[in-house]
Amino acid sequence: MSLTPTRDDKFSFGLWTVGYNGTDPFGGPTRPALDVVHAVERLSELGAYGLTFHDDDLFAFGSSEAERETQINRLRGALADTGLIVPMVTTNLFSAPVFKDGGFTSNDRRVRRFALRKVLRNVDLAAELGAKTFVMWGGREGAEYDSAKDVRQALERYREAVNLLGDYVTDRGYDMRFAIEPKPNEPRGDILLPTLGHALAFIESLERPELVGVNPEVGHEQMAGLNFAAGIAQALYHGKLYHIDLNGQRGIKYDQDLVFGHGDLHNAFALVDLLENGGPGGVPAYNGPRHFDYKPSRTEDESGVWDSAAANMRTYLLLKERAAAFRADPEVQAALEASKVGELAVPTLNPGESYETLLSDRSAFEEFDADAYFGGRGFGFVRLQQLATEHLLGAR
Ligand code: GLT
Ligand code: MN
Ligand code: MN
Repeated sequence: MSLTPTRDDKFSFGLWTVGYNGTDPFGGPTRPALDVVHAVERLSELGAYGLTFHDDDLFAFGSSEAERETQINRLRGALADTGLIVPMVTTNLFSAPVFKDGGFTSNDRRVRRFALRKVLRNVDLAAELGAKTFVMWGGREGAEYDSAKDVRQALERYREAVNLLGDYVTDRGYDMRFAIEPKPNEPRGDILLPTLGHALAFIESLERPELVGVNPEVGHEQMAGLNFAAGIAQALYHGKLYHIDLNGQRGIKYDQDLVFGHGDLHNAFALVDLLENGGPGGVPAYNGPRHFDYKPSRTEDESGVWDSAAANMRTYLLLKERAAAFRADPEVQAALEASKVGELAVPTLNPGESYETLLSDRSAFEEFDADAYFGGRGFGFVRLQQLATEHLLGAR
């Protein structure tokens, strides 16, 4: 297996990721601005296949029509020169002061109408550039104070907005789906749709749920103390993994946006195994972009930016290689068998069985000796996890 990224690996990066200039709440930039053409060229050289962006990453908020066109044309030129594509586009409804109380769910109705127009304009651009996914991260959709936001009405306005977008892409004939990106907090004290589970429930309330899925981010779920790979498994189970943001996070704290794997490496291993081998018969469970949403630390210079971009892809490929070795190891297969991992795929009821036959099955209850059943035997899950750890460490 090659550790050199190729276009077939479908690695993509946000323009705001490699373009992060180091600004944080306590200090200004440590690196100069990064030009989009240069970003496309460097990402292409490193083996990425896609660039994603917010409107405001490409042309500053409030740009004139001419400035906007110039930047779009420069991007188009760079894409044509390199063969990079734009698999996903998103809209910035969080940076400009007007969005201080959110976009789709601002208490102020005129702000909500402006936000919708900004998104519709960017959906047109996304369609022109061939993007198939439109991400919606509602970082400012939330509140600091319970008294300040009527959450049920805010969800109703969110719903109104996403329903409108569904009508729009359908009427325009755009081949595009939406992906909601959950986050529990930061920048707001509490953000609406804080986890992927909340988002999945919300999506089912929409008029066109088939057009909307999730874009979970490793760090965002981990900020809520959740198991990312398990959440992704549930998103896949519901057919809702439309996009993914890969990065690293170390525990429940501010959003770190570290390089993929530079946080919970065990969970990253489980995640890559799931994405690459978790489909029926060991095929990939997810075929979309492997999108890195990380921030090159503000301690780094420009060469550190590109080293970190390459590190995301290399770590992913290393984990893919390790996961394949794990699956192929006969001892692992025996341990999986001993742990009855495969038995969970066997339905609990026999074909056509009802509660009546279950009730009449004496072996299921009357003759089942629950106290003696295991005879003291365990499942061997720890041994299995140690085998995973040894593969992860390259010890097997
Ligand atoms: C912002 C956020 C990311 C989102 C981006 C998409 S914007 O950088 O921190 O997690 O994916 O809007
Ligand atoms: Mn993040
Ligand atoms: Mn993200």
